[in-house]
Amino acid sequence: MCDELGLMRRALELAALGPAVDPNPRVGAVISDPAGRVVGEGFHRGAGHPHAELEALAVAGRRARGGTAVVTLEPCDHTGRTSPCSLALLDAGVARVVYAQNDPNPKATGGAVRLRAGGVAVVGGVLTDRARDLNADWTFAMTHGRPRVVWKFAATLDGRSAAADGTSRWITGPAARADVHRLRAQAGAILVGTGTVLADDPALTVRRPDGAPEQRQPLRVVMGRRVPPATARVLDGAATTLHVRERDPAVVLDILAEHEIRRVWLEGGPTVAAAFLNAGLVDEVIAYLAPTLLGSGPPAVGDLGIATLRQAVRLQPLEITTLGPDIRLRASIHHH
Ligand code: AOF
Ligand code: ZN
Repeated sequence: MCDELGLMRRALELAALGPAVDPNPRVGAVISDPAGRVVGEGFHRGAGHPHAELEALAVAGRRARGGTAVVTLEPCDHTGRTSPCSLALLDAGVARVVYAQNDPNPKATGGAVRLRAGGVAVVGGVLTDRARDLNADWTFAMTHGRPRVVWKFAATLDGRSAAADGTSRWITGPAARADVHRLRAQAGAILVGTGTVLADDPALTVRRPDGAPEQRQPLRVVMGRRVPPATARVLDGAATTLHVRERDPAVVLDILAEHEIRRVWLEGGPTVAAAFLNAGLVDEVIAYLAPTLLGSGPPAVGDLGIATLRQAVRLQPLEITTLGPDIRLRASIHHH
């Protein structure tokens, strides 16, 4: 037998060539012929494009017959934007399929069962963690039926996100602000409440320090009943904006799931942050803390209904980084 682990490493490399932020996962595929020679490679270029297996089969042609397909995700068994990979692999006559991650998408799963029923030898679970890491947000969204929520805030050392008069530009320095733009770009959507739009008039676009144009802007989402003025920067046309007249975080996430958003970047303010935290719908916190004191002014997060220390929301720290004079703390929240 040829080196299937090596082929899977190659398939993972190919998968990483796909778009990091997309409704679909990044997937790579390598096909070897019965003699173990690689006869086709492919990767998924994003929603609407052919799946990785079809790309690789197109290259391999008839040389795939009796061969092995090594794929980073269980081949799909559904007709979505494209036709089922399970059937394409059966048609091509491959004898063996090796894959890394089971497809957690309830609509697409079933490829392994279909292939086995068709007489193909199927092996799953090869380098699964690496495949899952490549599509962490997508995997989360498929498993939980909602996008992963990352709450970002910037605050002074005493937890204020603005001064008493509402001024908030800027609490953190240029390095922290550039980092925010870098991380915003990794999200499918940026979410704020109407309060933030009315108070701060943020643009909610990704802007790089070097001014390089963005390939893709996240969807801008404003939640709440109040109506932003026509002059609001979120309505400037620089990116698509969705106004959700809804105050229930779970309903907002349902709507964003329908829009195939896999990661939401929550930028506050305190009311929206508290609503998501109270609903148990924040998965990760990214706090930018400036070595500054205000003593008064709105807090990063509003009332969480906590009366005593024992009830504190305790986060699991992931990483602490310094950005110029500021500190970035990343932490996760595990829900039970
Ligand atoms: C595969 N190979 O390369 C990918 C798969 O809407 P569609 O037709 O693009 O289907 C998207 C779903 O198909 C996606 O959520 C995931 O379950 C699976 N993606 N499957 O066999 C691929 N990208
Ligand atoms: Zn497929």
